[in-house]
Amino acid sequence: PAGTILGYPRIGRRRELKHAVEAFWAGRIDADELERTAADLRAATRERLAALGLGRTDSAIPESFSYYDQVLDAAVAVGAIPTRFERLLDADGRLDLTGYFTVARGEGADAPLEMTKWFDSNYHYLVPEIGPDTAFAAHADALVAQVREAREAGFVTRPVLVGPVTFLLLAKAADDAPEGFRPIERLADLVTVYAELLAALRDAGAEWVQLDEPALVSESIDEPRERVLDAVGAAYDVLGAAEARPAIFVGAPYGSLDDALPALAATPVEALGLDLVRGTAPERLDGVTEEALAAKTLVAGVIDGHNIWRGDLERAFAHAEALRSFSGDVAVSTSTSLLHVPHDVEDESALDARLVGWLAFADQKVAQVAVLARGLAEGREAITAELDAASASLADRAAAPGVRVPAVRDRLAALGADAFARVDYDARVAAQEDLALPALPTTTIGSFPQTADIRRARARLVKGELTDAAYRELMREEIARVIRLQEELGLDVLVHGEPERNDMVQYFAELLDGFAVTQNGWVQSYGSRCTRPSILWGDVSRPAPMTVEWSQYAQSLSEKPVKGMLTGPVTILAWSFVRDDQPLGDTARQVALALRDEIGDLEQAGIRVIQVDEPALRELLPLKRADQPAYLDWSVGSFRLATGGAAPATQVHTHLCYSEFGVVIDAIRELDADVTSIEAARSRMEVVDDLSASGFDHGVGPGVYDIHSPRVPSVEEVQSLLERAVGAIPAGRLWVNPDCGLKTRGYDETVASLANIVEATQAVRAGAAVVA
Ligand code: THG
Ligand code: ZN
Repeated sequence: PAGTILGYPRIGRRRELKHAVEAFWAGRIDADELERTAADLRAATRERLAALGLGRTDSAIPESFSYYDQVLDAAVAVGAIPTRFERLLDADGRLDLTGYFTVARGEGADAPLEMTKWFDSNYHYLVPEIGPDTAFAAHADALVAQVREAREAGFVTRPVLVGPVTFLLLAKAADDAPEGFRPIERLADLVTVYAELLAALRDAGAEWVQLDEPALVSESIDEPRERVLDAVGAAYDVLGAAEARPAIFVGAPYGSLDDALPALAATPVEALGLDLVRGTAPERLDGVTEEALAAKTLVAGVIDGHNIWRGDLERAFAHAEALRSFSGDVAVSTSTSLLHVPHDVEDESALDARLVGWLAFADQKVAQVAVLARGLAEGREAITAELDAASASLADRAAAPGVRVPAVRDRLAALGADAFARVDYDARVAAQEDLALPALPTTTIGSFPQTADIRRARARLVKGELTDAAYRELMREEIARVIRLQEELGLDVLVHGEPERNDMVQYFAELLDGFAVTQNGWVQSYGSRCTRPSILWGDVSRPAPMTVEWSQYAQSLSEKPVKGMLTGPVTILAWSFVRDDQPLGDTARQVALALRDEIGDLEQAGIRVIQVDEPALRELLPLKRADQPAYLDWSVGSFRLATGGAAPATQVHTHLCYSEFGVVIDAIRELDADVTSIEAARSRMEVVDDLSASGFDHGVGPGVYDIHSPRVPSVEEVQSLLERAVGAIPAGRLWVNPDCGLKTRGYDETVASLANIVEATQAVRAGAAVVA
């Protein structure tokens, strides 16, 4: 095909799949109805993609549907279901829909597959568990059914499957695997099963299959590169040699293939997809690779699957055309699946019309692909009007008011090094002594449960059924309740609970200049869960204080310190669609200045402890090692700029949502927060040793229980974790807190858990184990 895409959003234009899946979980609809909804969505997607210009019968349309996650789907297709879920399989080793969701979400004591971030996107996948005894077997029925369903509707579509190398590189060793076992050791067995899947797809009428191998572009894969490249050759030589198979298209989104390109080129696969947005076109190829590429279809991923900008279509076309120097057969595509962007700009009637002209959501990107494909086929002249219109839109954007605001730029340009640094930690500790905190101060991460009442109040405000004043009064009542509860529990540093925030990023985006928010711009985050990223389109500034009134009110209700709560610049960027016309670091510093002003206003209002959350600091780390130092430099710099104006007497906290620090451990120290809270309960506090070993010598709050489960930790359990922690960290620097915010928990378990951590803390304080 001349134009294609690597994948399309599957959640539905109005989140129909989310609603159907959740209705199925709740028992409101049966499996038949869920399957009908899914089939309707797939049918609508095919028709829409054809209407937008992709070929009906040339395998241009991908079958990229999933009920929950594409990596789970691959695990199901190859029979890699962990033994703890064996009871869910029927006599033929198949899972029904209920079983499928049980593997995804767990049941009782059977934990679900672990979830983790998918490359440098905001999507999260389920991690397969593979051992020496995993009994791979081909279950092609779901894929085959989709190919047949498409054929009956008059389409020849292209099934999409996570490739075998990526599948194993993303998998983790099963719990019962011997020490040192690596899933990639099972490649030969797995490839045999993939060959069976390909044969079944061929039988069903598939002419092409897409095998996604994004792990090849990542340098964060925990396997020697040699071994990865060997695996590529081994896997695709075998699949290529299979007797009955569709043509194979290997997709490599999220970056450059680098040395995996020669490895793939040497195999018999028919087409290679290159990400020419995050990655670059091949250069300095050896003769053998050049010759091999000349015989393949090269799929130029030139339309950005990561962001929502209409972008530079002229440049995209040039990039696609440039690939013709490698092969006479070039097709146009997106750089990644369109899973990461919302469906359609046309669904955003409330967005500013000028902004709309600069945007391309999934449907607009498909149309761009079709235009470029036509240009490749018929020559540039055939698409001059479209190229010119895109260039005019870019020029309009560059010149629009708000995109470049001199006052914001002048202020940034005038910053000196001193703006990024506070006085020494020791001096700050002395200045903060009057906070009079006990040893092992107890606190929470910030949010309290968002009850149905809170959500309902916000929904009514949005619909105009509640006045602003009435809404604010309800939120104040909620804050008063949360403060009272924390006083009763005996916590030392309180929070206001954040009832007024729909989302920790969107709340700020709605109050800052330079951002827009969408109505229907949902993007799948994991399973049925979606986020609605804001659009950061212009220079960022803060027209008015954003959190001060709420924090001040909360502080007025207690003698104890109440934390001011802000979301850090890196996280605000990571969870928004960010402008692509300047370096991320520049944008981050603009956000940081707005937060710096907010911190100043919080201090003026008498707030002594301020937390700036950066849960996404690790998330945004680039996949290529060479890009990581520059990232860590601007990300840490923007946090320091945000917090660098805080008085020595102000205690700055941060919260990070993970415990595997690895390459970011030095960066965390350089944030120079007075107190850092982190996830630790699931690793039984091992992380405190890593932190100590890295020379971290500020305050730290290793989470003492896992808030991701409703389980209430016992006093003894928390006490034993704390005793472990005080062995590694002096009590003067150790804080006691849950793992993460309590937004998604219920009140019953929250109250019981917090009561237990306070009791455990009192026991440890009274014990001899505490070293000063
Ligand atoms: N906020 C934003 N982005 C995020 C997170 C966040 N990205 C990463 C991480 N957290 C993703 N985690 C979640 C957790 C819960 C939900 C979505 C992503 C969630 N969403 C609701 C749903 O799909 O029903 C919708 C929420 C709403 O109505 O606003 O529960 O915390 N920006
Ligand atoms: Zn967290």
